[in-house]
Amino acid sequence: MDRNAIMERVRAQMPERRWAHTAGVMETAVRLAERYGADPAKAELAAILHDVAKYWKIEDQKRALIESGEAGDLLEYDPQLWHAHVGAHVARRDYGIEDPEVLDAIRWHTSGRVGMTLLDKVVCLADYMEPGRDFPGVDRIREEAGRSLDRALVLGFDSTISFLLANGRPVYPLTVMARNDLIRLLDKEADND
Ligand code: DGI
Ligand code: FE
Ligand code: FE
Repeated sequence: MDRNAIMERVRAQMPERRWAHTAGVMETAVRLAERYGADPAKAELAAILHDVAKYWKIEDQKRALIESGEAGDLLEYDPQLWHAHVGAHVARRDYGIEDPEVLDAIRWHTSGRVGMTLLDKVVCLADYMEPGRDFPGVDRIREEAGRSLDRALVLGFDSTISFLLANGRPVYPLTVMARNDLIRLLDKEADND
């Protein structure tokens, strides 16, 4: 399936405002990829598909998550986290995407993970800061994105974790671990300066 066919099929799975978000993530992911040396074509493809399953019924997401054999501990946490893993599964099953880097960037775009690849970071950060996003702190994330991919992403995870804490929600442990891992990387860089 070529790029345009994938875009049309993804677009048909979501309300128009979510498609506008996806278009914003595409544009931002390409720009971040160019800035930080990731593959812009892979960043764009992952961006197109990153929220493909976001509007599936929760029962359908659950079924696909179990079918993928990679549900891990996700079923014990907020169903909002599931669409990323389901998206990677669907990208391979229904869209013929085989590139493991692209599939990983889709799979980890919500939770993050320890040892995020450059492409994982680009897609995850683009998701936080695309032009349509509006939440407290988003402008600071956009500013930081011009200087440091890792620091900008820490700010993104901080905003999610703060929001969850403020609302008395559970935090998926991997998100905390992803944040800590980035801070460890940044501290190591500072020590080497
Ligand atoms: O799909 P999007 O809305 O574009 O953004 P996303 O894929 O980052 O979805 C994040 C949603 O998941 C957001 O509404 C917060 C919710 N969520 C619930 N628990 C957690 C969580 N997100 C993260 N990263 N970590 C959590 O523990
Ligand atoms: Fe998402
Ligand atoms: Fe998104």
